[in-house]
Amino acid sequence: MFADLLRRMQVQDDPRIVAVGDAVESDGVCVSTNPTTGQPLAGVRMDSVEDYEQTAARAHEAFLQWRSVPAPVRGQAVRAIADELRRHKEDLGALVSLEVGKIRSEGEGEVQETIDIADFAVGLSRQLYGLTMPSERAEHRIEERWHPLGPLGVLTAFNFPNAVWGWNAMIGAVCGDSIVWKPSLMAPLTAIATNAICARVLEGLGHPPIFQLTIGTDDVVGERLVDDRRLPLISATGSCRMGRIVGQKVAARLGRCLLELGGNNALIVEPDADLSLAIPSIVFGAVGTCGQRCTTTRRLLVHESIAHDVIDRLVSAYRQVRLGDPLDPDTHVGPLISERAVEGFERAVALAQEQGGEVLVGGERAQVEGLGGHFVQPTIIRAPASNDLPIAMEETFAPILYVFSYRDLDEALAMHNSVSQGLSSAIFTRSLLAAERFTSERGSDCGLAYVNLGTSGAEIGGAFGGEKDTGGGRESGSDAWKAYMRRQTVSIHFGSTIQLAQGIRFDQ
Ligand code: UN1
Repeated sequence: MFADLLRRMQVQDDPRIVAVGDAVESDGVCVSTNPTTGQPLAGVRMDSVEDYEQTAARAHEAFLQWRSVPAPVRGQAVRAIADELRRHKEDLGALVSLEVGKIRSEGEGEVQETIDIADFAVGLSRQLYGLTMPSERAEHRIEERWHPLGPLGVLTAFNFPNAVWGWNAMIGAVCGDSIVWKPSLMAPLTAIATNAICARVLEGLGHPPIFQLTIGTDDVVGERLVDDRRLPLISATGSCRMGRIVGQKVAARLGRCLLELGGNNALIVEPDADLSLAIPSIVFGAVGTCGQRCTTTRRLLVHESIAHDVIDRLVSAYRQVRLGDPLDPDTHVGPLISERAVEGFERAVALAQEQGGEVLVGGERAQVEGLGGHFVQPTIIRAPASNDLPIAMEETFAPILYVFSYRDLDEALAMHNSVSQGLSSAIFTRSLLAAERFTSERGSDCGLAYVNLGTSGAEIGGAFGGEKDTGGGRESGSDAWKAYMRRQTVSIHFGSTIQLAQGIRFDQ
């Protein structure tokens, strides 16, 4: 099946892909493993320093040409890319499932997210508006122009191996930029296929090769890319730890960073919540993608008057969750990405118990018959009555939901905002007042706030990103495009006497 996928996406002869089905780790070759079986899918040849140099030079060269292609023409190229992605949606989605273990509808949903952002970018290509402003001087005019920025460095994580590049690359492409993509070494095959499909379309239209891919280790490729002065913007998705390193390195060369880092997202359930909406939203938010989204629901804050009821319903819903092969349409939850992730899950559960947490359901590694992969049981842990559970302040990339109870909304909001991350947040309530408070300046401190919706599954039309340790970046829709362009304030004088601003006189 895997070989067929590669063939249909025409990447079977990609020189980076070696030893399909029979790969072993070696110098210069990483292995992409199917987390469902623990078996290798293929080896992928990694870049050397020289390879990286050539890739970045190609991206720079492509940028110099692409920036002069009119933006609406760039948009037409992105429209053709969206069409091609539509044709490959099933295959690319299946590759995502094979490589990172997402269930089929989430794998395809991820490709749909890239198609959506491409569609958005097509419209945007005719709307890269600048402002004009009145000049204080007669016969002067001031306007802002938005120009292409340069080749972008895009670092992506394993958990959205297609869509997060799509957010950056589709918007970057209409903005006139080229892209050097460094994907996670746990999902290089999705990157190879995605990049090849998009690059082929541009080549067919006679455009420069703006989509460049570099696969390699942090030592050889990552650090070079982050330090590369040819790349004015580094857009990085991953852990807070990684973001701190990237942020400091890019700041040291006065480059720009767009960071989308960890979340520790909470969902508040008010006493008047409609539980028929809340329960399925909590379950999908907490166990979907096996808890490996930056937007995963990690903390549940339930009003004490309904805590019993909510917990009972959740525990019985969790008992219905089917673990299994992500490609089987009956599966709800696939595996974690790696053995290390399973160990992280086990460590967090053990610590939570030491800290007084009670495991209500799950808590253990899981075996799925016939599959040797990295499965764990979706887990709910109730915090002690003191609500003191330090492990819940950390993001563990696994399906663990910590449950706390609260007395009033003020207390819930204080608990909600007490973590260092600030990505996504949600409240379930029928009260207009509670909903408004939650989304007010004194409410959730996150970049994303949902009312009667779970914390994950953002649409692409809004700006996506978060505050505090989440890094402050905004990607995807709204005016996030501005990060991918440089702003030029243009002042034009069409009179016959020079006038200085601020009324300064300099008569000779
Ligand atoms: C991520 O996990 O890095 O809102 C991105 C969501 C998705 C994107 C998640 N649209 O859950």
